[in-house]
Amino acid sequence: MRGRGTVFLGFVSAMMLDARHGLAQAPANWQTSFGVSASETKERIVALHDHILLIGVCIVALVAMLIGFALLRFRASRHPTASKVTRMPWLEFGWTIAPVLVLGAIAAPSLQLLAYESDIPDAQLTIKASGHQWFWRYSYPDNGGFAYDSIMLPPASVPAGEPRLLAVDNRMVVPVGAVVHIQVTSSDVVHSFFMPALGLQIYAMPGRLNETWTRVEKPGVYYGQCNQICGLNHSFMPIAIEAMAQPDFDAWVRDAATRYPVVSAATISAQVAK
Ligand SMILES: [Cu+2]
Repeated sequence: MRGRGTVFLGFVSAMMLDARHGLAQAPANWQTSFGVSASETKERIVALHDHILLIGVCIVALVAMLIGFALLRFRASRHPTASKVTRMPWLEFGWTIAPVLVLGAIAAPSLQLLAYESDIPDAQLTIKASGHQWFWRYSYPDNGGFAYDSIMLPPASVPAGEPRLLAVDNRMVVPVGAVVHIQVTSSDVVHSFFMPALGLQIYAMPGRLNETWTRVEKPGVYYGQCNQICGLNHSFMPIAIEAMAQPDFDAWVRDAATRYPVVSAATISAQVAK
């Protein structure tokens, strides 16, 4: 009993930890959910998951019931002579058409979601994220073209309340509620820009410009990681996005434009081509 109680307490504390870390918009130990949803894309991804899970649960329940029914109804004591039926056209038609309908019910919302994700609405802002071994560089071509590096903080200098191995020195900053067009590329090997709270994942390929978009609905700091193995320090190039109200963002841009150097398109192309 004591063992079971300990396991239960462990589970409860893991759930509490989950809730506490949920506020930091970062993954937590023992997390079992998808975590925070801070964009409509993420909400749609979770809804699609729930939809497919529900279909899966219904299929498992139906198959379990059919097996149970067959075991009881056609048991040897009740049916000493086995059935010799080999053809039953209506049944064969049924079990062919049913999976088609189920696959259709999964495919339709999946394709709808893919279209929603890939159709970039008119953006108020473009940010370019460039993967490097092993950090990210963000540039703001619409705001004068300043660019800066975003490097993971060493564990010893992570401020209280920020997650170890996810906190960075300079975050990507976006305004809440604005459609942000994100261009993603790499200067060396393939990286991947992965931000779970926003439902974003896109490869950063050298010599190629991939693009995606997001609209962050809630202010806060969101954490993600490079999730394409890219070498020795792959685990140490996190992504931190800070979403703030438009006036705060405008003030940040004014400050950032004086602090960070302007990187011309030619310089970026030269880096990408390297
Ligand atoms: Cu990487």
